[in-house]
Amino acid sequence: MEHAKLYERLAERLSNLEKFPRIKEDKSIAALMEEHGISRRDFMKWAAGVTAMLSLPSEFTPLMAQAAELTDRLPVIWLHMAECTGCSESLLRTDAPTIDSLIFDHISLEYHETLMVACGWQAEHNLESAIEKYKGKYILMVEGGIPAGSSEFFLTVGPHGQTGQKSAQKAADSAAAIFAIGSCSSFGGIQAAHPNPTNAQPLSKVTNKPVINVPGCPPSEKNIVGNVLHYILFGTLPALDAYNRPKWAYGFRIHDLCERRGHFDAGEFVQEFGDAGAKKGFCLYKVGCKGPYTFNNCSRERFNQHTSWPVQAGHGCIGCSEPGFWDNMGPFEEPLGDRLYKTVYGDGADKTADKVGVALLTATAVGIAAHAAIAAVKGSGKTEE
Ligand code: FSX
Ligand code: SF4
Ligand code: F3S
Repeated sequence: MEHAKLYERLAERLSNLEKFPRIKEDKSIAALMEEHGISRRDFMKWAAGVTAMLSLPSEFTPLMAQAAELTDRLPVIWLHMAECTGCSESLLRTDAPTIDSLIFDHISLEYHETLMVACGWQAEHNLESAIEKYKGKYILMVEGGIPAGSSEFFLTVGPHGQTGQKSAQKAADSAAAIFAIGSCSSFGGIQAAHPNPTNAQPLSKVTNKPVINVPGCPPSEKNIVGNVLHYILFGTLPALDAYNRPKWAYGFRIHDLCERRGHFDAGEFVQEFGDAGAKKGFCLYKVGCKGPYTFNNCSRERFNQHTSWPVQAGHGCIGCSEPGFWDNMGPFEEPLGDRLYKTVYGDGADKTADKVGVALLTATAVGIAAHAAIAAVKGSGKTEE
């Protein structure tokens, strides 16, 4: 779809959404921003950033700002399964509230065990009535792996001892869209690592409905909020990769846009943590960086309002947004060597990256390989247009 038509379609969708009553009797996003000393200008800069992140042209920025303003029209139910709550923390635990966390405040969050005041019977009642009241209209976000089958009783929640599996299934049945937040919910996570004693499963294994995976342990606040805004704008599923991850966020390797990439190409590696190369910011491949096998936007978007990300902080990527990374990517501080790791592109791509890292082929050859990888992403990328 050409841009003008797409713009029209999205503008129409937003103006229809605007007619719905605000679910939450709360402050407008403008008032919330003002309260936290965030200017309209900062807000528009942020909206421009999210527009670019979702691969939309910059003219769509006002639509993005409007979508953020309309997040209070959207009921969200957030369930916790087996996990560490790092996904919620990623979004909320910053020293000063970020625009992303304010947007999350603004969303009509009908149920979130960590954030709500209710407990016990009251909490259970709130969940049931939210599912009933917003049937077919709410977004379901689930954090955590789900002990399933005959092991489902390893996770029970609330005074009736409902299992996580039942509660996720029930909430999924009436949801308008379903997001698995974090690698646990997307792929099973740490609970599902060998020998997976509780038979923890990804959300997609316990429901037949389509699940959009937003992996990362934890995923960045950008990827969580970006998905909500994408849904408000489009009302459809984003283009997904083979692991059901939105391509706008997980379409590139960490390695493709890493700030240490020049050092990789030049054969300049940290040999051990704390050495002279580490002080110069050399590439972390030889101390275990799994950036060449990992698809996520950390090297482009970073965490905490672009402040930093693992590789910038001095440790290699551990591959936290890839399926089964606890079992497949370790040891985290050693290269994979000649072992093959299967990514969305199959085994070959990784074998090449690994050989390049070890044998130090010429910078030109690496450059060409990187170009080919990027071209492959672009070439195969289906968009909504
Ligand atoms: Fe933790 Fe979320 Fe990791 Fe899992 O994040 S940060 S263990 S992905 O489910 O809480
Ligand atoms: Fe960056 Fe890691 Fe790739 Fe080195 S191996 S360039 S540190 S992503
Ligand atoms: Fe995870 Fe690697 Fe990003 S470890 S947070 S995918 S840099």
